[in-house]
Amino acid sequence: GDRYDVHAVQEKWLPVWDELAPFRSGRPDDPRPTKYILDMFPYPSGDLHMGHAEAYALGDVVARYWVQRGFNVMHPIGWDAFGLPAENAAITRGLDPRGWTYDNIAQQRASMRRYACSFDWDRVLQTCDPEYYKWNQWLFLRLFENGLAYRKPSSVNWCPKDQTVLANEQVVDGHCERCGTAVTKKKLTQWYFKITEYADRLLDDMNQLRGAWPDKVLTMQRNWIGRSSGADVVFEIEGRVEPVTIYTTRPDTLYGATFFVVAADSDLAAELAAEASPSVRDAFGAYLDQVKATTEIDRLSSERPKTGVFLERYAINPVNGERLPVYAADYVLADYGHGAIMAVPAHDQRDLDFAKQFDLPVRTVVSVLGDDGAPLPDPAETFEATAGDGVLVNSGPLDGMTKAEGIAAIIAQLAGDGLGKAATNYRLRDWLISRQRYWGTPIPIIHCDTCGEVAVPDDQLPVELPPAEGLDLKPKGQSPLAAASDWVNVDCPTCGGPAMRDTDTMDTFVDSSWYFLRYISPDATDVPFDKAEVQRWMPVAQYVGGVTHAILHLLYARFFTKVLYDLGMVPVVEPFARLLNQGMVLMGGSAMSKSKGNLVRLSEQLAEHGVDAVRLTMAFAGPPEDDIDWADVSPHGSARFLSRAWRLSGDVTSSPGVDFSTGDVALRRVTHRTLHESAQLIEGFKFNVAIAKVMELVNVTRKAIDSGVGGADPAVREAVEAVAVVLSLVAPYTAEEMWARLGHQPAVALAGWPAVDESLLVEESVTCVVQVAGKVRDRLEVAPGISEDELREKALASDAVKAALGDKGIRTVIVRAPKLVNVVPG
Ligand code: ANZ
Ligand code: ZN
Repeated sequence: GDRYDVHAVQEKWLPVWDELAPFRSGRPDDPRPTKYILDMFPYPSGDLHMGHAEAYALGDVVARYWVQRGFNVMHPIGWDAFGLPAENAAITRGLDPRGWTYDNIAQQRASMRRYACSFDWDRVLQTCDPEYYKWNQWLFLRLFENGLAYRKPSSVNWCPKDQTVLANEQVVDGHCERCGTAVTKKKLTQWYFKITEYADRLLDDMNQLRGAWPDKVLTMQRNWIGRSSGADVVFEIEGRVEPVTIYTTRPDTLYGATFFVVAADSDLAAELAAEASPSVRDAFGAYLDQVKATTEIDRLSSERPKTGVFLERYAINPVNGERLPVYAADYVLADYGHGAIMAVPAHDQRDLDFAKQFDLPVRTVVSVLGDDGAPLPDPAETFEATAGDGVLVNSGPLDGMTKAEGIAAIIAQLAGDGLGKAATNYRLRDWLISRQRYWGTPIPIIHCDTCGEVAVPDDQLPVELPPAEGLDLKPKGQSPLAAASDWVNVDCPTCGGPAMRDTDTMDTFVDSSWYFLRYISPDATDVPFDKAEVQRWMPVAQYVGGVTHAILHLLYARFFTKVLYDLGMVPVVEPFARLLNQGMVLMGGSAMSKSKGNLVRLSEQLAEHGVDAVRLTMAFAGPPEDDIDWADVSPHGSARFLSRAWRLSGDVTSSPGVDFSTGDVALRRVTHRTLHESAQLIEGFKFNVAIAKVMELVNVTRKAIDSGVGGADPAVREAVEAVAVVLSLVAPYTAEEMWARLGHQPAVALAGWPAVDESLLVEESVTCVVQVAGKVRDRLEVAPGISEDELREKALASDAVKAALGDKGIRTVIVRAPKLVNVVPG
């Protein structure tokens, strides 16, 4: 019949593809060049949604394209299956997180199959499988052995509702990323990974990623690491034996320091307050309580009025002996730099705000010029600090120097006197990986009173999670595992005495920091991944995923890769050579949510329009980085286009294998240009433009069939086969059906990208007549689309024209592109 039955076509090809498994990546002896295409793996929180549908449609274009180009493509999928949502769902519904998780995985997997994702179903992994998390534990122990995993007591972000510790990255505007509850602080002994030891390399290796990762992501990573350089400067505190070191990025402003601030929650503040008068001691105590309830974001906010307590002490400026009053305040953080600062209100806005609040002096030491070349007004008058470069004043021997000269000179002077040195600081903190929750990887450490922290021996891995049955999973500030006494109480592997397992589980970001390596040898039982295979596949050629992971996941994966490189286990220092961040799918201009009532269900879209139309709509909506507003796109239009393309395949009357070279040249040119251009466009992530080219080819082919050329012309077969191959990247069912109607065997996904005949890419030319004073003097072969300016230039450059003109000047040149130029001599 001539009606395209989308659903019948889907049912027809799914079992055929199951049988053929066209996307099973080549095993070690495959001679084709390798290409590793990776989609960020999903969290199994329910069935696939529109966001997944977009991401996997785009990842599929890339993976299927490289398969067509003859590469041995690995395009695996798995599930990021540990974490809070499963545990919370289990608590609310009284279920085991396992059942909930594996049920959702099964549902998502079925949906991915139907959505025709080009995944290699032989490489699937689930992070909650003991076969997977065994290697989390094994890798943890390698970090532990190398001093990169350690425990320390510290004040941590605490979600009172989830009763769990949160990494800084999981605190959004002072609230828990998961549940939205306001985050507080709590002291706990926690496991950390020493990512700060890699801060410089995480920054410097980004040079390798420039142009291959979105600039936005690189900037976010750079800011997160937050390297700054300046100086450590030593200050005496009157009445204290030990001097105090501060960190400053502006040692050139040392002569402008008018007071001194220590972090209110630092040990130094507590010590100085304890020695102060009773009223100050009380004021400090009350202030500290307030500070502890304040989030770091608020503390750093420039909007909040500055607060603090004078501690009745003075610091001595090392360069001029001035006495600077010492305050405890919350805008200085205890764990950045040295937790104490010299305050230079004229040139630092935070210090100026504080000086205004506490009526402290403001001394300008840098004369800064504005955009208009005039000196900026005095910060003491305007209360606007001048942070820019300028000429140093009121600074003794530094007077007249620039900022850079001043920094170098003061560092040299302080270093000579043993009072300071150049220093670097990072905003990046070590990675807190302890979680007091059940549904995660147990930390493979045993605590023994005699031996301390003892690693579980490798041959006893995995430390399996005990069954959830009988455990109270409700959050309570201590891991539910602590109640599994049979599991917790063990013999110390070193001395054999009674000992206890660590009851924390790992942050699930540990799972996703190396999963891309496990896909490479998912069945390996004696190593986390096979070194030779890693050598063959890494780095990932193309990573596709949401910008929500721009900082955290990518930073941690980069860190793990560098650690594994140092351990000699992987040959690369950067895991992801190229990164594509797809936009979001919105509805009516805003993010979809059940509560807003603007949720578009993927299952309903697929039922209404078919898989191909939804996939095509995702890829055609615009540049992949942009958000898609589902209210603005037309899956109906996509479906209509697909049936138009499908109809072409029924109108081809030549046989497979016919010699294309005898076909209609005009149509052949369009076909070859489409193949050539769409390949370039896909490699440049301009999927929507590539699809527009195919639409054009479909139209031109339809015209050719219906006009003189006819369906028997070999060029028509060539065009329709090209349409099927390019469409196989976005609309695999339609493409397969077309391919079959054209007389071929499945799978069209493996048909191969048709070779482009370069001679058909050369634009046709037209003959342009060039006249001088109305007489034909030359004929030029030019492109039909040549511009008037270019044609004028070409004509005047002609030797015949120059000869005809002789030494006569030119009065005017009349250009009628592309056919005629008439030069009128002066
Ligand atoms: C004097 C000064 C003068 C400063 C000036 C800036 C401008 P980044 O770039 O973020 O590293 N600082 C140092 N330790 C701090 C802490 N624990 N909490 C809050 N602020 C701290 O900024 C470093 C600057 O931030 C340092 O340089 C210090 O203020 C402040 F015209 O010292 B500066
Ligand atoms: Zn022991």
